[in-house]
Amino acid sequence: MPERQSDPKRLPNETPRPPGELEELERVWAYPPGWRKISEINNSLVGVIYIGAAFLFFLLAGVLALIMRVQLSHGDNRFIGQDFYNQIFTVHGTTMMFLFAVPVMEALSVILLPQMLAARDLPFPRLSAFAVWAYVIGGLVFFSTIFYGLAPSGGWFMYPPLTLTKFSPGDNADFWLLGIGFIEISAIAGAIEIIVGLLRTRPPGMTLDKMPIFGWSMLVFAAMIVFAFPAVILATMMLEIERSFGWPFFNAAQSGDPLLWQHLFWFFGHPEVYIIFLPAAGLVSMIVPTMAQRPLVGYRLIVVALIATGFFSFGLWVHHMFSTGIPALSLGFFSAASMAVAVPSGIQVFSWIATIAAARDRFRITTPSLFILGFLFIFAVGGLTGVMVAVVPFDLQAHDSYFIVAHFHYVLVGGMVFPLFATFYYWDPMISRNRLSERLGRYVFWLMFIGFNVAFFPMHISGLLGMPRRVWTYPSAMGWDTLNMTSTIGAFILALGVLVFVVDIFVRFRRDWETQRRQTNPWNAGTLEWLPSDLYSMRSVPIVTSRYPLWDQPNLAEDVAAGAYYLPNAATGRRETIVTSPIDARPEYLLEMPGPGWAHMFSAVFTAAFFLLLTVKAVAIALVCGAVAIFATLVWCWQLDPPPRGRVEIGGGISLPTYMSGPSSHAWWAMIVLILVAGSLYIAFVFSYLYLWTVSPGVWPLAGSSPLPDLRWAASGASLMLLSILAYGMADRALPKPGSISLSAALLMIAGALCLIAGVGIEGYAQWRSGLRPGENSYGAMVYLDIVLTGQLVATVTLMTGFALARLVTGKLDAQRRVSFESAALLAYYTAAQGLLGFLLIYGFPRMLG
Ligand code: HEM
Ligand SMILES: [Cu+2]
Repeated sequence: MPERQSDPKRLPNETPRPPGELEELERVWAYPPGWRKISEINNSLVGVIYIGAAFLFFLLAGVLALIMRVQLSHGDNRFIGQDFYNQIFTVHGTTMMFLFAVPVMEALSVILLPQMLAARDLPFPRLSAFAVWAYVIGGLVFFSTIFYGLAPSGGWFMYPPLTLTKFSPGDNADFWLLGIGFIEISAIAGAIEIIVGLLRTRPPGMTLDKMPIFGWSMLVFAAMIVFAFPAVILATMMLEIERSFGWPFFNAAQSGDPLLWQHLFWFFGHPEVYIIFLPAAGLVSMIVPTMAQRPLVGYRLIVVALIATGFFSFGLWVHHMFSTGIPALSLGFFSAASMAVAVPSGIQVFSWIATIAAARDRFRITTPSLFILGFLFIFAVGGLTGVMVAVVPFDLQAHDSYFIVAHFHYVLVGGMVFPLFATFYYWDPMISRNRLSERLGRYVFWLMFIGFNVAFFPMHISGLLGMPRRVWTYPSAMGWDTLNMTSTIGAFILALGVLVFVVDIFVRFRRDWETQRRQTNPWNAGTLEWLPSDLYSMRSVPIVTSRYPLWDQPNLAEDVAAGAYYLPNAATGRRETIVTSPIDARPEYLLEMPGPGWAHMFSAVFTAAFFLLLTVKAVAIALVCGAVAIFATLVWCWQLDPPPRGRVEIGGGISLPTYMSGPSSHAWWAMIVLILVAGSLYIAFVFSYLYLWTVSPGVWPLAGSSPLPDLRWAASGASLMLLSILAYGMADRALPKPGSISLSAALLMIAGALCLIAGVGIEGYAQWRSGLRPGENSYGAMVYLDIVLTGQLVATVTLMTGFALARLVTGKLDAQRRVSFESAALLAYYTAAQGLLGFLLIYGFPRMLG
């Protein structure tokens, strides 16, 4: 329910705060003592662990890069063997992309967003903590495969047929498929947190067009993850199923198509590049105005550019496949689109330059500024070579050569590593009192900048001279020795720069960030993260009236620290944050948040164990671990959805409810985002089904031909799906008054779940009866994949329904306190809809052909 319009005139509140209030806030948000601190979920701790882990992976993958550079330093080198080299470049690329670049941005948002939004924390702190632990454990195990010779060696994009069992026997490829699939789940959990956090926990007054640009870039980032990652999750599922059970999706000999992998992979992989770049651009848009001491030029234009880049980057994936023999018309389209996407990036670059040029006084040359200038230079070069390879005839020459290696490192290192280092230097005063050294920082910058260019510029030339990528050695007679030696020297100069940085961190980064987060604003920045803060984030939540509140609202810092704004206390005596409306940020309710706990940790550990044991085919123990993980998750969720506590005052004459269900609640929003993920996955499935039909129409049944079951099966399955919608809808109405239990609600919920189970079961039975087998051809594989996809949703819904039933029986679910039911029901509706669509496709499409 929207609240009474706040009356900003009554804030800041001049009257002194009651004694003991601050102490209570500190007590509520204190970390658990001693080693139990790892059960903490507050973003100030989890964020630091997260970023530390991501940076560790950067260093580890960097060491692998150095080993490769040593091996390539001169021709005919025998420093390491070929197979090991293959594993190293695969793990280097995979680690950099999946374990460093994406997680480090999510880590930054966990640290920075609550501060920028003056929220106490993001809405799902346990989910963040879960995502972090899952990622740390899964990532470390994945990386360690390199020490046992078990690492995948098919390249970071794992193309079949090379990665099919026939050419990649052994478990190496499975480590990639299950490990990365698992880490993608963690990335999606992070994305849900970011979307709901940005849309629902902004401070009062911070309308969407006052949101810091980093917030916008993370919103686009997270939305892109929601639509891009499912494609690769589906692809990894399919490849793993093909490797384990022989369902032929990619094997051309059995009517599959290896190019399908490339389509799915690059439908994710190209946006991935922007998923990495956009947050970095957002960071730059935060730092540049501070260094120029004036607002960003063209805020609205940049927002449009971010959204446009996000949107159009989905239409470019085929430019990674120019040399695979696709139709000329597609070549033209994707080539033009690839050039067009340079435009929004160009807009941003011009905005930054304009802001720098318009600086009040002079643009301050600090270490962060140096990294930003370095970024502008390197990224511009990478953009130019990008436009070059968008030209198809040129790409046909440069494809798979070191020219490409040079291009994408210019984009990735220039586009994200340099901004990241700017970020470290810029924001570290917010976290640590002992700041990183500005003086050493300049050495770090120059070493990295010179080292980078010395390492990667020559690769353009070696590539044009014909040196292919992914070769472990080359004959000296090719004349590439000098260029490669130069690259190797450059790589070590770059590494030296990183080393100086790491040493500086160790020297200065004492443990003091736990208690001494109260900071001044050393750069005189304008955004909220520079307000004085502590473990509870800001003492009180300000009313925001402009994009740079610290510049435009004098005394804001003092007033916020004195508790003169909203929520100066722990109003419910627990951890809580204000939830506001998505567009104009009006306070709507007070969200009570969970505190430290262990269940999410167990869940992360055992989920990781499940996936990894599955990889080494220890199926029985894997299943046990999976069951433990589910149990831990249920325990974790049991503590959510606390009972309503009536309304509480948050200051400024506003009182808010402490409970919310339905479309206004954060839980509802999270569920909708999750459904979008499931929907994207299903769209990728429908695409694959139609794609394989265009490749092998011969194995698709025609109307009346035998493998297509009778329409009556589809009709009964579809009716069951519809019935389940009805049952959940009726259960919704039948939820009892608080304090009582309703048998009819319970029965309706059970009926709803049973209908879903029966609906999928019938489809499986009908297909099996008709004689179709999944291993037969790509058609059979797709039909059974449909059942698997809907089946796993049905399993989830069933579990959630059981959970809701348990809460109903124990009096924790009623017509008011109903979030656990709503989540199950929402997913049930979606599942039924997907099931219906499945029947339409599987039964309708072949008949339409006939
Ligand atoms: C920091 C210094 C870095 C150095 C010296 C370096 C060096 C290399 C080298 C030598 C290769 C192998 C080329 C080949 O054999 O074909 C490579 C591949 C690759 N690098 Fe880097 N790299 C660095 C940073 C990064 C970063 C920051 C990222 C991403 C964010 C990245 C992503 C990749 C990818 C995706 C591949 C392709 C792997 C494959 O072919 O499957 N690299 N890099
Ligand atoms: Cu691309």
